[in-house]
Formats: sequence, C-alpha cells, structure tokens
Amino acid sequence: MNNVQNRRKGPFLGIIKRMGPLHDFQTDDPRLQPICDKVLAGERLNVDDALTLYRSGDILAVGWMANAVRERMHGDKTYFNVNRHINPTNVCVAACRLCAFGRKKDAPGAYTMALEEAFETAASGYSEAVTEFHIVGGLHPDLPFQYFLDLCSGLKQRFPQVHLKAFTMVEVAYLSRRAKLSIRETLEQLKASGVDSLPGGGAEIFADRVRHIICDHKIDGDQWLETAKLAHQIGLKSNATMLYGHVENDEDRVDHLLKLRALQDETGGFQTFIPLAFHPDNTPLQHLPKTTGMLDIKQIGVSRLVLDNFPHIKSYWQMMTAKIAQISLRFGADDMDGTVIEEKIYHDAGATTPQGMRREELERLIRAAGRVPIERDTLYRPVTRTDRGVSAAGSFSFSVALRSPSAGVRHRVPQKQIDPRLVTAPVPLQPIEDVSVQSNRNGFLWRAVELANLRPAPVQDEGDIRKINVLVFHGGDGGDVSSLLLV
Ligand code: V47
Repeated sequence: MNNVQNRRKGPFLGIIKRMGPLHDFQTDDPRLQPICDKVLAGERLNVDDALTLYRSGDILAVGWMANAVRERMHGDKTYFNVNRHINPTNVCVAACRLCAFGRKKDAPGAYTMALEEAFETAASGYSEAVTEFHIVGGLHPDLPFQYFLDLCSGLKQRFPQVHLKAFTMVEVAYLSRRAKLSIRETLEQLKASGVDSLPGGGAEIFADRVRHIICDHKIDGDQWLETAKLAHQIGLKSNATMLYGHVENDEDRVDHLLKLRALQDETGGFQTFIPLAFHPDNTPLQHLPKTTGMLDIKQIGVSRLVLDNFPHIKSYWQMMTAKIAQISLRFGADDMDGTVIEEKIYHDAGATTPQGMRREELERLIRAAGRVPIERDTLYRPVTRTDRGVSAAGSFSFSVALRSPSAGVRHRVPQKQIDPRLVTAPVPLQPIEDVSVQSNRNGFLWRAVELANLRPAPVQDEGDIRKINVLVFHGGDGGDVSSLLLV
C-alpha cells in the first residue's frame, strides 16, 4: 500500500495538493467497476449507470470517479466570482410549494423595488469589484415588461462592466406572456437591454408528477427546456439547476439530468450545472426533512459523471454550506459560485449560511481543499486583480463632478471607447486635478479616488457641476491605476 505509506510521510496539505488520484479505484460495490471502466475510457454513462450511482452506498467510489473527471477537465482549478444578487421583487403569482421567498402582492413582507432603488441596491455593499449581477425575482402580476428592460439598461448604463446574469426561464416565459411577445422576441429584447446570460433557476425537477407537487404554477419542464434552447440559439449562455431532496426519486433526477445533457448536445449553451438542495423551512413542504451531507456530496458526484458535456459543476456554498461545498471540490465540483452579497431565496427558506462571503475567504476555503482558486467572470474568463483591487477584466463605474468643465478637463480622454476587458497594456496615468466628488453614496467613488491618487475635494459650486461617468481600471498586472477613462 504505497499510497497509504506516502500519506503517512508528508505534511497533510502537501499530499492533498498532489494532482491526480491518491489511490487506484477501489470499491466494495461490484456494480461500480464497469461504470468506472466507462468513466476512465471517456464513455458516456446511460440511465442504468446513473441510477446505480444514486443507489450505491459507496460514496467514496462515486467521488473518486467524479474527481477523476473533474481533474481531467480542470486539474486543480476551482472557479469563483465576485457577484451580487439583486431580487427586484418577491411578489409572485405562482404559489410554489417549494418556495419561501414569493409573496402575494398585499401580503406582509411583499416588496417591489422602484428602479432607482434597484440601482442603489446594485451599488450598495460594493466593497469589491463585482463582475456579475445575478438578478431573479417573483412573477409580478403588474410590473410591465418595460420595467425589466429599463432595469437592465439602467444597470448597464451605471455599471457597464458588470455582466448581467438575469431572469430564469420561468421569468422569461412569464414576461413573454405579459408582453404578448414570443419567447424569442422577449429574449431578444432582454438581450438588447443588456442581459448577458441567464441563470439556471426554475428548472426544479422536470418530471410532471413532481412539478405538480412542488411548483404547480410554473411552466412545465419542456417549456423550460424550450426557453433555454431559444436563449442559446440567440447567443445567450445559461446555467441549469436541479432542485433535489424533496419528493423526487432517483428516476426523476436521472430523467432531469439526461434531458439537460440531450439539450446541451444540441446547443452547447449551458455553462454550469448547479444542484440545489431543497430547504424546507417556511415553505408549505416544511414537514420534509432537510437533505443530508451524504446526499449533497453524492449529488455533486453523479452530476459530474452524468453531465459529461457540461463544462462546470457548481457547488453553491450558500445552499450547501461552505464546509460541504469545500469538500465537494474533491467530489466533482469545480466552482463555488461567488461572494454573492445578499442572498434572499435560501435565507427565507431557513438557510443558516452567511448572506455573503469575502473573496479572500472563498480563496482560503479553495486553497485549504488543495485546489487553486481562479476568479472568473460569468463566462469563465479569468479575472486579474491587483492588490489595489481593480482588474483589467473588471472595473468600476463612478459618478463624479468636474468643478469647472472648462478648467477641469486635464484628463487624457481616450479617443475611442475602450472595453476594459480588452486592455492588456498599461496606459500612462495622466494627472487629474480638478475632479471632485459629487456623490459617494455608494462608496465607490472614494475608492476610485483613492486608487487614482486623487484628492477628493468637496463640491464648491453646485452650479458649476457637470456629471460625468468614469471607469477606473488597472492595465495588466501593474498595480498602478493606468487610466481614467471618461465615458
Ligand atoms: O429556481 C427556491 C430554488 C432557485 C427554494 O445560475 C429553492 O448561477 C431550495 O437558480 N430551497 C433560484 N431551493 C436560485 C438559482 C441559482 C442559485 C445560484 C446560482 C445560480 C446560477 C442559480 O432556488 C429557484 C429554485 O430552484 N429554490 N426555493 C428552497 N426553499
């Protein structure tokens, strides 16, 4: 047993950091050996294989196989992002039994954000450079489609560098009905207003029998899949989820995974699969027990093995707890979602995890699992940050005022609009003297000013103020602010 001896020799972390399996495949469940042969040969698993994986008690063997696939695809890389959730409304016409978030319009606790409020929410608590807004909400009976278009275009205008991952297939289908547009037209208008991709929610479990019990008022599984297909066809990537741990059985889960795999074969538009553990508290299904750590880990492993055409499997720490999510990084998961900031849906359903996590803490958890943390944007492009907080691939948007438009413009204004993502070489910083802070309501501007080595001065003469937007970003890995771009 060389591996066992090896394990005893070295420091623990040194051992788990080693790439590749720590030992050969071992199982006391003989049904798993032929599945392992297929996995190692890169062959696709079938329905029976998937059912066997769910039914096997040998979680370590399932994990070994899932980890082998995960390492074949991503090595030690483990992705996370810096994101913020925005839930514009919890008013919802669907009374899904699975949900503790939705409220009827006049019920206590119902809220709907005015657009300005949503923009302020987007900006609040923004202590790190967010690269993604994750926007989902209830199916509001009165909000017009235009509200959602204005929400997205307004966010894009204020935060042009932030990716909008917005609206589940269920919301898209509902908006299309309200706007009397086809699903394709609805998606096209959302895309034109700034939506960059779609989150994976609302998929729940596709099987009708289960859907009738947990989310009777939602679109059915086929409509969810059709909406995803249309989104992919017009060039919007999406994620996919599966809600497990309620009244579904193994067959329902396998059916769900195989339907997703079939659509992915067709479109290639899914980026990430996210198994979501059901949280029963405060829902009409609160008599159901919570999922166990064993099921959560098993679910990650089976997902990785069955969804061979999905690039990523996300272990959503908010839902799994940070500890289980961390362990799942050795059972098939390669992504932990992000800093999140202000999760509501699970917390209404009794989640005890914090509503957000700092980037450093996520990185620490990933490293402690022997993996390499990679900050990504929503499309899985690596984000580079300097120790002063801003990266070439992500930047901030600020609102500042020039004390005097005529005297104040000492900035070098690039001739053409630069997409910060494209900036790889540092641009010399020009002295900027006459910028003063017009509003630091959201806390960004002070940071920008600090980063740019500017001295914020109080606004002297309101009449002389001209509002501008600036993007501040670093070029390359330099560490110094390389440009202040007026837009
Ligand atoms: O669609 C609702 C689920 C989803 C409960 O795409 C519940 O990156 C458990 O889709 N217990 C919304 N789950 C969240 C979601 C998501 C989360 C993180 C990342 C991404 C992504 C997507 O939450 C809903 C529903 O399936 N949900 N209520 C509950 N009581």
